[in-house]
Amino acid sequence: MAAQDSKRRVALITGVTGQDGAYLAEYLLGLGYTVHGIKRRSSSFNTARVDHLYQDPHVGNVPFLMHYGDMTDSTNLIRLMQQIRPTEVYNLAAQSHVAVSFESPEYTANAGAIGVLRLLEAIRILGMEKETRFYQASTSELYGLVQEVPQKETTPFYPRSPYGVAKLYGYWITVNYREAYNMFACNGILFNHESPIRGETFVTRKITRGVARIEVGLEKTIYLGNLEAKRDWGHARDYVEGMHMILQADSPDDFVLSTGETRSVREFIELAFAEVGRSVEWRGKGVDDVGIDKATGKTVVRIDPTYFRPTEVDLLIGDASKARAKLGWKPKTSFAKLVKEMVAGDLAEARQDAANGKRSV
Ligand code: NDP
Ligand code: GDR
Repeated sequence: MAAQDSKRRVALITGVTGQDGAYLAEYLLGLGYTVHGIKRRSSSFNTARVDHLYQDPHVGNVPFLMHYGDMTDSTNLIRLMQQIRPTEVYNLAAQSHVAVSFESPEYTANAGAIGVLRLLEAIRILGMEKETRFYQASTSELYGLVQEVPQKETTPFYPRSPYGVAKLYGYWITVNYREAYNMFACNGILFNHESPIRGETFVTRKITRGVARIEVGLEKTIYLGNLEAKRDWGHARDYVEGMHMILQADSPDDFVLSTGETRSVREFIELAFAEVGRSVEWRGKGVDDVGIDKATGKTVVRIDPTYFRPTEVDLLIGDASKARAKLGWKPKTSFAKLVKEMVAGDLAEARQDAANGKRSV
């Protein structure tokens, strides 16, 4: 495997406007990289998570640049790759919502599966196999239906959603290009990771945002689906460091990143409410399951069956001992600290909304 040019440190991040893209861009800039990000054209601003990193390029050389692009547009990806000639590509762009992938399966596959191929082909077409390292955002959703616990690099895959199946293609095409063309192409098989800038429709953020809005009087109830699902939840800040470490290894390989602990959605809810001094009591069963605030007797959690998925992933718990042994990676943020940080972030936002007279839509 050819060594990278040690002087040039130029990263291209697809999905830079997402949760992980924002944390990774900030981390790489801190290490002295020039960072290029791909953003999609949208009718309203979609760069809130990275606006604090932006500097006006008119004032001179700036280390953070954004380009319009899309994972479904090969010509755009080839042209950007040619212009930027990145030493490291982090492919984080995808339709990343599992429930939405059942509504939009074809698009999910186009962006999340064929999109990976488009990027790998761009590297190959431009003859950049030796100069560019490639990171693919693979996922614990590949494990899907439980085959083994805890799940590790050798655990068989059994995806349970169009999202998971798209990511399965992304995983294997990355392995194939590594083997076929001797590319430094790696998969990070990342278990769930969250933060105060997590998308508002993922369950953790939906809960912490709901708790905060109930606390300041903007909302009364959080509507959720399956409370029994168990996830291995870590902090995104720790996981982007792992992505970088994966691309600095001596040889390309695939790694699980996880905390090794699992909690149910129900436990997440209880801890999030405890952060604002409320304790939740559960009554009823199945779709009549409700969470009652013990102090006030008010219903703060209800089940909405529309949030149940046609096929569910019941239990994820990862074994990241390979990453620990070979990369020296381990998560730094405890589950309790993660929930605390997320509730604090949402409380600040909810108080601001309350002060501005904003209510739920
Ligand atoms: P987000 O949903 O927060 O971000 C996804 C990013 O992809 C956004 O920047 C989004 O742009 C962009 N995007 C979506 N479709 C396209 C497209 N067609 N072309 C270009 N950009 C596109 O996800 P996360 O940051 O949480 O996750 C990053 C990656 O890691 C994803 O691939 C996800 O599947 C994967 N992953 C995430 C895990 C997690 O727990 N967070 C765990 C394991 C894997 P826009 O802002 O315009 O919507
Ligand atoms: P996940 O995350 O599917 O694990 O994918 P999500 O937070 O969407 O769901 C976690 C679990 O919570 C249950 N759930 C709900 N989920 C949502 N979104 N909304 C609800 O109201 C709700 N109620 C219960 C779900 O059924 C599920 O079991 C995330 C994404 O970031 C993927 O991109 C990534 O690959 C995986 O994590 C690892």
